[in-house]
Amino acid sequence: MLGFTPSFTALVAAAAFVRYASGATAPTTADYLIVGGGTAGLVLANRLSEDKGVSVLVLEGGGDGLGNVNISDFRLVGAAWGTDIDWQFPTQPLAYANNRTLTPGPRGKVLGGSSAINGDVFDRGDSREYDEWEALGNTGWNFKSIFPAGLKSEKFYPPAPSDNIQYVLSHHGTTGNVATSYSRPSPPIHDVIMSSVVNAGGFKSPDLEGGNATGIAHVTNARLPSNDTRSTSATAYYFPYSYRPNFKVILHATATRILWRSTAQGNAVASGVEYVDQSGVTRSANAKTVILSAGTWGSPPILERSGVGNAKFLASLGIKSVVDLPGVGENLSEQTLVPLQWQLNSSLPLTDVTPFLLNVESIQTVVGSNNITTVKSLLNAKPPGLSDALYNAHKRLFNDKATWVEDYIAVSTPAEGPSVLVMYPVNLHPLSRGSVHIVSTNGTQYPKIQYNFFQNPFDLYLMAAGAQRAQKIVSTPPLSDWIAGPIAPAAGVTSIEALKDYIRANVGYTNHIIGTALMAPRKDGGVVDPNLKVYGTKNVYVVDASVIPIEPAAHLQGTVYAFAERAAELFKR
Ligand SMILES: Cc1cc2nc3c(=O)[nH]c(=O)nc-3n(C[C@H](O)[C@H](O)[C@H](O)COP(=O)(O)OP(=O)(O)OC[C@H]3O[C@@H](n4cnc5c(N)ncnc54)[C@H](O)[C@@H]3O)c2cc1C
Ligand SMILES: *[C@@H]1O[C@H](CO)[C@@H](O)[C@H](O)[C@H]1NC(C)=O
Ligand SMILES: *[C@@H]1O[C@H](CO)[C@@H](O)[C@H](O)[C@H]1NC(C)=O
Ligand SMILES: *[C@@H]1O[C@H](CO)[C@@H](O)[C@H](O)[C@H]1NC(C)=O
Ligand SMILES: *[C@@H]1O[C@H](CO)[C@@H](O)[C@H](O)[C@H]1NC(C)=O
Ligand SMILES: *[C@@H]1O[C@H](CO)[C@@H](O)[C@H](O)[C@H]1NC(C)=O
Ligand SMILES: *[C@@H]1O[C@H](CO)[C@@H](O)[C@H](O)[C@H]1NC(C)=O
Ligand SMILES: *[C@@H]1O[C@H](CO)[C@@H](O)[C@H](O)[C@H]1NC(C)=O
Ligand SMILES: CC(=O)N[C@H]1CO[C@H](CO)[C@@H](O)[C@@H]1O
Repeated sequence: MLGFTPSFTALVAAAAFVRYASGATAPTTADYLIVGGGTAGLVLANRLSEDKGVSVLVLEGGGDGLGNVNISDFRLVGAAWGTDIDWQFPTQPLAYANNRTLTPGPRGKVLGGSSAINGDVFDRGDSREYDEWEALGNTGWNFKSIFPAGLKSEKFYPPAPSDNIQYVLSHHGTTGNVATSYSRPSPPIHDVIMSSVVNAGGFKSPDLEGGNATGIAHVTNARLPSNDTRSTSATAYYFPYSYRPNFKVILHATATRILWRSTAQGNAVASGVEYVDQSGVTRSANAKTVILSAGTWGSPPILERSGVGNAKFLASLGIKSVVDLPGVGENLSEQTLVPLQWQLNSSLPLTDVTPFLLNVESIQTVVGSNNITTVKSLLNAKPPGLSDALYNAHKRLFNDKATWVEDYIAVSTPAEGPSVLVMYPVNLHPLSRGSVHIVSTNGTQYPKIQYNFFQNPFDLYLMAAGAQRAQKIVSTPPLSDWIAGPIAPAAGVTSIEALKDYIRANVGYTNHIIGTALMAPRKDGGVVDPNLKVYGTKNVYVVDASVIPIEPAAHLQGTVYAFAERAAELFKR
């Protein structure tokens, strides 16, 4: 079954046999109980259930999503946000960005999790970023181990020569589960944009996915090219395998807390999980091993309600401490983004599958040599709430001239009138850290989420530098000849201070949240060890984006798939 990618016919056939248990008929015991049938959860469930002698039970808070075009049709990206397959997590006002309250953070509430509602981009980060996972004390987690795990997850469909898209076949997996392909064809203006990046001191990359994430290139989407149908962790890892008798899913089951057999100090043993079913009835399921895959905002609240977290904080809510782990819910990291728009001089022949470009550069390229002292002085002020270990990792990435600012570049044609060029500078490695914590013992109440964007001045400066860099690329020939003028920010908004104002008023999220159940040594605020086991427990694990310690210079799902494939290898060992 390894490396088998189902045809759509097989997929539909399998779907017809999908039978989900619920209510009193739900299974109540398994070897592995996985909370969350999302991106990472279903990869793990699939790999573990390859062994017929192992039973796997998945509790998923949402439904199956079958037949929902907002999932399958990538042209509808964004339509699912705010619907019933989105958790819509409310977040706190941005204290360092005009106290703005952003629209609730989307997260998939459906089989496939966020892979079912995301922006569909599938890419990977830089080798140096993955090597820093290991440098933090996570033995075995490095580019050499994560890259092949990523290839294992991918089934790449190359573009046609006429699509005018460059790629390197060895940077992609060709026999994995998740279908990847390019939006296509690339319009002629893409060559114009790439030339300006090079003329402004950047690089053209032959393909960003092989561990060198520096340069401008097209990136793949998680999508079948034949009809641009989205590939999710459910279509890739569950539906074609749902016939397995040892791979069971309970839908509309919201896990609330871990149930303990023993809470012996330093050696707590879980017996299973408590959950609320579709009709609001509280039930329980038992397992030898409990794995939380409920996501960066979903997993920490379950730990806290179970007594795993900052003991003082939990005591304030009347929760008895099982493991005192102050890192639970802390260290939330999110890459910020801001849109900049220009009017082009003409309307371009674009289609609804026109791809976009990604330009990833080091800080050194972005700010130029004359501003490096400014960067260094900002970087030398150690941010609050960041451990020495993580802080030093970021300084090493800087000294190594690693990729740090990403420009996501798209061209679109409004219904009437000339085309619009949009660039979205992204700070790939923010120093500011936020948090997610429960507000009561109520198992279905939303947690309190604080992003803390720009708590650290370095992060705001770097976004402004990224915006200035985008303006420089746009004013460099040949692209400059195509520009009719700026739309936003207005002409004249070019100084770092003016751009900071624009960014405070317009900053958004990329949805690449990590870090709230950090994989790190316990003394550094870590929640799980390199085997993904929660400190102080015997059989509780976290396998989702919340354990990832360093952001990739990329969108996140390619890294989550790779991470989950490697996690599965560890469990099977
Ligand atoms: C709007 C959006 C756009 C994005 N765009 C991109 C993109 O273009 N490219 C890219 O690479 N990445 C993108 N990402 C990021 C990427 O999709 C996520 O990082 C990744 O899917 C997270 O995987 P996960 O397994 O950690 O969590 P998820 O995939 O979110 O899985 C968590 C699962 O747990 C379930 N769950 C949560 N709580 C409970 C509970 N208490 N009980 C039972 N089940 C529960 C959820 O319903 C969900 O199925 C985007 C994300 C979002 C939300
Ligand atoms: C998508 O393409 C597959 C073949 O690659 C085909 O079998 C299927 O019917 C198509 N699905 C949709 C929704 O168009
Ligand atoms: C798809 O998205 C649209 C727009 O958000 C929404 O109105 C519609 O109900 C969604 N469809 C489904 C099946 O959820
Ligand atoms: C943001 O809100 C806090 C608390 O309400 C207040 O103290 C602060 O002055 C506000 N800041 C801005 C920039 O409005
Ligand atoms: C990464 O790729 C860029 C662009 O192709 C190239 O200039 C650079 O030398 C590469 N870096 C490394 C470390 O290989
Ligand atoms: C995680 O957060 C905790 C609490 O704020 C902090 O003490 C710890 O140093 C952080 N860990 C890292 C690696 O930044
Ligand atoms: C728990 O929270 C949910 C969601 O906010 C709410 O509907 C419910 O009434 C709460 N339950 C209790 C017992 O307070
Ligand atoms: C836009 O500018 C480009 C580059 O100067 C030029 O080739 C093209 O003809 C212009 N389009 C229009 C409609 O003027
Ligand atoms: C990103 C940045 O700091 N840019 C500044 C570099 O220095 C020049 C003056 O030397 C400023 O004009 C830029 O704003």
